[in-house]
Amino acid sequence: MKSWAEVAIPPLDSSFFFPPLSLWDTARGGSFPLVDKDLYRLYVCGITPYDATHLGHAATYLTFDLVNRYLRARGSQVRFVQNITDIDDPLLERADRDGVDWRVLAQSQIDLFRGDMVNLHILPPDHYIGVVEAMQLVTDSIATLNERGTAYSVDNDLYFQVHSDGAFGSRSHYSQGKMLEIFSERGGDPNRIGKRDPLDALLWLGHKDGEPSWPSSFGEGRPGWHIECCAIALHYLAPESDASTSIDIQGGGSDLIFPHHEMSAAQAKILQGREFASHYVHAGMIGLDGVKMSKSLGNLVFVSKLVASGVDPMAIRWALMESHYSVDRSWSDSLLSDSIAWIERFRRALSMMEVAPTSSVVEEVIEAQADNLDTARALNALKKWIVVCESGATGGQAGELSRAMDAILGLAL
Ligand code: 5CA
Ligand code: ZN
Repeated sequence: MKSWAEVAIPPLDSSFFFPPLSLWDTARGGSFPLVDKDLYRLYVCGITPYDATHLGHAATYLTFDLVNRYLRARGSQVRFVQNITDIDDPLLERADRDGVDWRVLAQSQIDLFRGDMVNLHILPPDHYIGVVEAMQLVTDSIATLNERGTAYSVDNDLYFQVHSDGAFGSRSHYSQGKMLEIFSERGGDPNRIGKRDPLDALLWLGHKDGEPSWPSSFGEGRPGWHIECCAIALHYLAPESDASTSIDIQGGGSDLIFPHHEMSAAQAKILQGREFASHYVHAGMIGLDGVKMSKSLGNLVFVSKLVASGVDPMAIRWALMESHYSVDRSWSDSLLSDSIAWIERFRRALSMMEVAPTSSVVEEVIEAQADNLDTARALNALKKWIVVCESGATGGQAGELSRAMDAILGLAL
């Protein structure tokens, strides 16, 4: 699938020191620095294209954009891959409900999403891959799991034995009860007769009338969700054969901790014989005025609607950075209007003839970002600079600050 348009990163003054980036790893339950590397492999779970792009999606992609930007600013390369779940139950159900072809629905949402990502200044993935176009990769991966004796069939469907990975459960750390509860909520089928373990995950669904299907050596059908990301990540990120993990970062929202990331990691472990990712990083859920944003409540706020109403996408970026990426947080009109006001003041300050000293604020922002992306601290440093600037302080270089904030925080004014 075509990625979205290039987003330029301005060059940084080489005198700035970038400490290693520490990120919270859900598997280890702590914050750990990424080891120094010339090339990092980043996989971020993409949209299921039927309700893009709400502010929850935007917050999650912004989080990994900040990771990407920091690693690049530090001088490393980042190989970044994202999928599109362009075949799955929720997409088919929505297409059915709205009386549209699932392919038409998916394409319209992908187009919308690309435009939103460009407006929000999210760096595009090197490979933006739809599951449908990656079907051969997915069926090859399933065939390998089958050959390794980790799959079995129930009627026409194929399941993955989650406990064939001895480390199953070690990325999410949920109790059996909690895993069963979430598994049911997220499309799992713990009570299906014939399954060897209630948590075993669907690899392949045999063809059903009225549903799209693809050929495979295990019959006509379509893939389960978790194997899609596993197959796409392992192929397009092209892991190094001698590394201890296949990729550096597996990212997504916290709703993916279980079952999605646990299952993909377990499948990848069987395929590659090593841990899938060094860091499993999760962004908190965005709600609206204290209530979880959800389709059923009809309280989704869309990026494209805000932008169409004249909101500066940089104000959306600023608002999402006001609190820590890892916590569940709430969107509100007042958060947006405060952010619009700060962006205006920042823009005005940057255009003054004389500005307050800038190197120290860049250093503070770098330090905050290195510490598990502490964007609230980074914005506070910027706010202080704006206030000092407005009071008439001098001695800085506006260009230095504006280039650094664009490169590191993606704030292009
Ligand atoms: N296609 C799958 C991942 S393979 C999926 O979860 N699609 S999604 O469209 O539902 O979500 C896309 C991304 O946005 C995922 O990383 C998900 O964790 C994240 N996300 C979804 N809702 C929210 C929310 N309310 N707040 C923050 N992130 C969210
Ligand atoms: Zn995924």
